[in-house]
Amino acid sequence: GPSPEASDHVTAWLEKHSEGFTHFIDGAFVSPENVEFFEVSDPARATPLGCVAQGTTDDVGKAVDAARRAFRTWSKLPGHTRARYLYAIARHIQKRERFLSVLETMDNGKPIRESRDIDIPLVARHFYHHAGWAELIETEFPGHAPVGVCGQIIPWNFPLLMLAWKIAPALAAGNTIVLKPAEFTPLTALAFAEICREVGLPAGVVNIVTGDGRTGAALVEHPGVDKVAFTGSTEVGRLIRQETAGSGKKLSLELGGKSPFIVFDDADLDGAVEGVVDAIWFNQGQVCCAGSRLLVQEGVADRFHSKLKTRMETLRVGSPLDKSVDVGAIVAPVQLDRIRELVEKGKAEGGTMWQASTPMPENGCFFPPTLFTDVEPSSTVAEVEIFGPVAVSMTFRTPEEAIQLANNTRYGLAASIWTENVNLSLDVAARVKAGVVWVNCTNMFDAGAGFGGYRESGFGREGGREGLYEYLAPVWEKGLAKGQPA
Ligand code: TXE
Repeated sequence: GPSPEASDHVTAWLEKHSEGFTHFIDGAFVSPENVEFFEVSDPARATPLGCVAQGTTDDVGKAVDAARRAFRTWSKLPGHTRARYLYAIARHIQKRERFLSVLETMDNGKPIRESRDIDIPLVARHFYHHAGWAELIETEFPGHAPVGVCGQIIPWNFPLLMLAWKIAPALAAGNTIVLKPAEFTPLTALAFAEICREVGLPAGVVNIVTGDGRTGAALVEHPGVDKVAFTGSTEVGRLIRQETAGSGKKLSLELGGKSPFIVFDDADLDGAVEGVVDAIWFNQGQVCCAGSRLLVQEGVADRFHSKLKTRMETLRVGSPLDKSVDVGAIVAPVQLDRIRELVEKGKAEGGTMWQASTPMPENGCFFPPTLFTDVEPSSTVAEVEIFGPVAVSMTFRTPEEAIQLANNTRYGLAASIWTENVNLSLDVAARVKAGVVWVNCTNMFDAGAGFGGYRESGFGREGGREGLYEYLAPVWEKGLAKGQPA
């Protein structure tokens, strides 16, 4: 498991906050008087971890005011001065990597191997990368100014990583921030607030207000917010789009997906099987770009499914703090219920369901690795984002048919193509409507590469140069941006 000190540090930190965690506003944690709290729990053990403040409209207002004041000076700093803060944040994250990994795993249920080797290192990487951009902002984006105060709302599947995706570019570009973490997983965001204080980030530049959807809605509606950045469900994304329409607020949305994973008959089948493991069992399938729709060419379908089932039998489901575990806990009982309902529907609609016989923990939110075959393209499990460890497989005959099936979705976030034929992969990649297309790999991310969707997967890009444009406005629009000092 994780080093005993890391777990001990987390336990001590949780105990220190046994009175409840409060918002981080204007450089300080607000006092807990008259605060309404809600409980946050460890989904693997079904035990409470602590109490977190439910943000009110008033709390959101205070945070936005603090961010507006801070914007006056923060936006005027030379980029290289802002870069120093971003580098310092990145170094502090690395210094607390162990602590943050364990905390993330306890709060979210994801395997420690993933939080330790993927989530937290990528968080640090994101801040380093954007520190570099902060140094270049004046020369690389002439004629651009920061947008102003950014209201950022993030989901629970990659709590600290989604925070980094939102905060790092916003800071590099000279904006100030009010961020609301997801109600299931707010703890690493509060640990991040401590890091902001440790590195001496000026008060009000980053504010963290915790709470549920009501807090998020208050942030979206606040007239002092110049830009809204949201990652979450397509349903809430649609509400936010309606709410901000006509408000002059800049908006980016990163929503759901039902990404195709296409296996051609000449593919390296063992490689493709490992790909599926990453595509749909990484983070228990709670990944917006999860390769959740397997499209397998008819000639190899039986062989592929049988290899896949053999591999599924070896996946270990269990305590996410155990280093040898591959599949951890589902984030919360309500999400587990949702997965169960959809799986029942899949069976009722005629799909063939198969589950690995791997032993399952008795308590906590767990769901076994699951595969559906013989699925109709129009069935619920083939169309709806399950957001769980459930792969749905269909077959195709020709590349044309593969492309048609791949694009037969209301989403367009990602796609993965498996073939040894380079020409085929390039041809298919160009014709699949998805924000990112991987060839012979899947779920690869880098801070330097823009990520985002088409259609109901949202719009706007995060990461790299494209991502920075989301946090910059051409100077001729500057007069319109409320973020500019009067
Ligand atoms: O998402 P919500 P939920 C999908 C996935 C999942 C489903 C439901 O299919 O099963 O959504 O998850 C905040 N105004 N994804 O219900 O509600 C909320 O507090 C402003 C895909 O947890 O969208 C949280 O901080 N904010 C996705 C954030 O929105 C509101 C990741 C996301 O929660 C709000 C998560 C409102 N009216 C879920 N209502 C992905 N793309 O990765 C809620 N929120």
